[in-house]
Amino acid sequence: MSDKTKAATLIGVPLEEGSGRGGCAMGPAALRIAGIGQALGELGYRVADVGDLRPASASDLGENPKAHHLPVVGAFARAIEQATYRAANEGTIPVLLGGDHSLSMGSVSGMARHAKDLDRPLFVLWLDAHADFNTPASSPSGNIHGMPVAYYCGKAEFAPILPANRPFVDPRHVYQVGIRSVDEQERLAIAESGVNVFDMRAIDEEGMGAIMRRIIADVSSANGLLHVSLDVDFLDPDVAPGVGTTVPGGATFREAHLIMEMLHDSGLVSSLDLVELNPFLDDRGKSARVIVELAASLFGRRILDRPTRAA
Ligand code: Z70
Ligand code: MN
Ligand code: MN
Ligand code: MN
Repeated sequence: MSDKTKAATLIGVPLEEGSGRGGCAMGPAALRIAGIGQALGELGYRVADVGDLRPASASDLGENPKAHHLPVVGAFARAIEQATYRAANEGTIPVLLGGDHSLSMGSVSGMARHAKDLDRPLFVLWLDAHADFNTPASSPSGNIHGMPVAYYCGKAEFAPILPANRPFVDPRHVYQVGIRSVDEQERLAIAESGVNVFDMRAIDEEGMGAIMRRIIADVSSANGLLHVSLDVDFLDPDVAPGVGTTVPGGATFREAHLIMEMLHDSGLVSSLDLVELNPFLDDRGKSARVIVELAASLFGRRILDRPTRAA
């Protein structure tokens, strides 16, 4: 995160239709209550909160039985792409307050447009239990939150959501860390795509620090922008239970915290998604607080002030 920028734009995305269950639409409110704006403000950022996006359903997008709630998710993707592009173009760091992970179709595409303006490559760090590389044809669920990576890499053109000439992200510029739940066809598509995958085994064998040093070196040597997309289920369910799809064996708080500190020190982060928080499933705000704390570390907070830490 570049300290020179020192401005962030909070963009609320009360979207849950991509996830196949209710609750994520309350995510932006929970993240605000957990103090995302204050945390960034205390770190010296000028923080603008544009409020929640509430686009009307896109009637030009037909319902698709293999991509549930496409008119709603597509309308959000359009609004998010615009809001993200605008915030970045104004010299601020867009922070997307989700909302389910389908929102990254818009945020990453908006950042890809911004990066193209700057003639710099966009890299994506995808922190998730899931690869989210399904297409409507491959998805076992039809839930669009399992498809955003394929979408922004140009591998899932399931409807004319964004302009056909939108810039795609090069799959070789996508780094997935924490992956531990991948569908069968999705596995083959990832292997063919060139996406860089660091699953939990890689983390255990190589260590998070070594993996992050490699990723940061790649982005830095290419003079890239780095978009970070943090799915709550990247974390172990013990750390962050407030998410629809808990998958055991996730990242520890310490691993996640190390990522955020290393990213801050790199100065490379251009934009951030905080997604899949489901306050209905949370434990007295625990997950919302953890996510805000991780975001604060990404923006430069150095001393942990977790209430349980002294115990
Ligand atoms: C599965 C699917 C998913 C998040 C679940 C799950 C996808 N691969 N993504 N939770 N964040 O339905 O495509
Ligand atoms: Mn549904
Ligand atoms: Mn995800
Ligand atoms: Mn996930």
